[in-house]
Amino acid sequence: MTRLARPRRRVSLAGLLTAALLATPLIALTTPAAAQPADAPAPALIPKPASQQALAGEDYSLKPWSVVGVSSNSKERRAALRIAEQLSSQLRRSTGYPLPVVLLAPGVADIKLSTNGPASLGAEGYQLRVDRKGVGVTAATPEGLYRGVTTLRQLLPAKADAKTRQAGPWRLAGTAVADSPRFGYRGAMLDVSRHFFSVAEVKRYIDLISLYKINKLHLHLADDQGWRIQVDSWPRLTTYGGSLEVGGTPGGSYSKADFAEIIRYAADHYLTVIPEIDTPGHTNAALASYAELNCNGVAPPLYTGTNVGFSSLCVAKDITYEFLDDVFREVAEQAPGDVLHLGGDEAHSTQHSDYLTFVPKAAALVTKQKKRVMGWQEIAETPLPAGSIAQYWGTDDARSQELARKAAAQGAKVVLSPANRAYLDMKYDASTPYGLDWAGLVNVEKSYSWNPSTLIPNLPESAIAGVEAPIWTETLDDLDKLEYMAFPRLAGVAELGWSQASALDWTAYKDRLGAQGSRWDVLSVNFFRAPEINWR
Ligand code: TNX
Repeated sequence: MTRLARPRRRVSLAGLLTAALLATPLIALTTPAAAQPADAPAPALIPKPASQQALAGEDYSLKPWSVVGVSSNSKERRAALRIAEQLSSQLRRSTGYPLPVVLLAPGVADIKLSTNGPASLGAEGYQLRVDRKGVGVTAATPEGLYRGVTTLRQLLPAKADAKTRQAGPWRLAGTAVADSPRFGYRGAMLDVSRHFFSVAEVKRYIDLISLYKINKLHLHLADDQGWRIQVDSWPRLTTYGGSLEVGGTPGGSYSKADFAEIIRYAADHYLTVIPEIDTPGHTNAALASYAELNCNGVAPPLYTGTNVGFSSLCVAKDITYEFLDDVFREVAEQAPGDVLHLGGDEAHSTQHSDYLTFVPKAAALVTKQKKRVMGWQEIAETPLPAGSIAQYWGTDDARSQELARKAAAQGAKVVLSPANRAYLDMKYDASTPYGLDWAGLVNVEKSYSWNPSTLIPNLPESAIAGVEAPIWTETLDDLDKLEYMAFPRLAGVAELGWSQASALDWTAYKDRLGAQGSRWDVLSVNFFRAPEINWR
């Protein structure tokens, strides 16, 4: 998993090719390729690429002797080889073919991955071509190459994602794709506070969200019910404040090594982690851990219920800011991305005037760490440092829309997480066994059928950074439930973030979505088989 393609792979290409040929059943070598079978069915890609053209008569099948060739400048070579090795190692598992990764010897590889594409492709753009001769993915950066390889995986039969060897053929439809994202921020948020999720579980979520070109993983690391990230200068936050979760079951927290592992795994999937420490409300776990953080000096008990809005840091005390300075410093050190989320939502137990005092002080402690400030929409009530991001979580209500416009008017960017559309913890329908419904029931169509540009009247397009699908876990205590609520809706929000507005069409999407069912079955995703979708 963590291993890079080693030079030895590169030196003895001839030897590897010979080995691959020897491992090949003779029949495969002698089958005439010219039989001209009908074209493979056009693949159903999510998110829909900016442009995709079918190439008739140009199908390609992986061969037992297929070779993955990488061309990349020296600066990006390591990253490009790693992407190639990720692809190969998965396909080795499912196809049983050796699929050696080589630095490109022209003409040798039939699967060509390149980061030497024109800069005009942008950071995440790529071109992909499948024709009779093979498969090529070209990007200008490793990130773009990764996005293109994500598309390549969807072009392969679903069984290519299997953990164990499957029977071929491994046919790809001839196609030419040119693609780049509509928005640079395409996020998924996971609440690990209400219920704790282990490193392995977070990795599984990363595996699944990265299939849909999500590029930000927002981790909600501290709330009333639990503090989940190690802070050496305030150790009781995790040893005590992280000990429980909703329902009173044992909680947990990430050590620095755990968190580093999450960061590394996310980076391998071209996801930036955005850590959130929710303040000044949603802080009972911290207040319970340190009596001195409370205005009255008395620590409340740990909380394992699901109410919101009852806790607040003590805005008037100096120690509050000493605490936050330490916390933001240690969290910033652990998360290399340029954004730190300070929460700011539902501070119902903080006086409004205190809130207006608190947010700019907390924001200054974030910028002190050279991070951009992100916060829920309420932070727009206060002056925000340059480069800030406000996260809209409204339900088409006038006040939330006004807050988004207020953020934009200050020059901040807005990330759209409309609770009545993008919240993955809302029930699909009245019979959904878990989840909440305070923002309404959100069926698959509702979660997909909105346009980020027009959701909030008079919000300038230039202010929109992108979209994010949060999953809050008050009622979700295991991965099965998480997957059931996230899939299929997460794929739709991912498409809203990536695909051009002109590509968004429920009827066409619904059909493409149905085709993801077999992929999720192969990956054992516990997705909700929404009855209105023709799963196949
Ligand atoms: C509102 S939306 C919250 C969370 C809850 C969620 C449940 C927002 C910024 N805060 O504290 O977990 O609803 O859906």
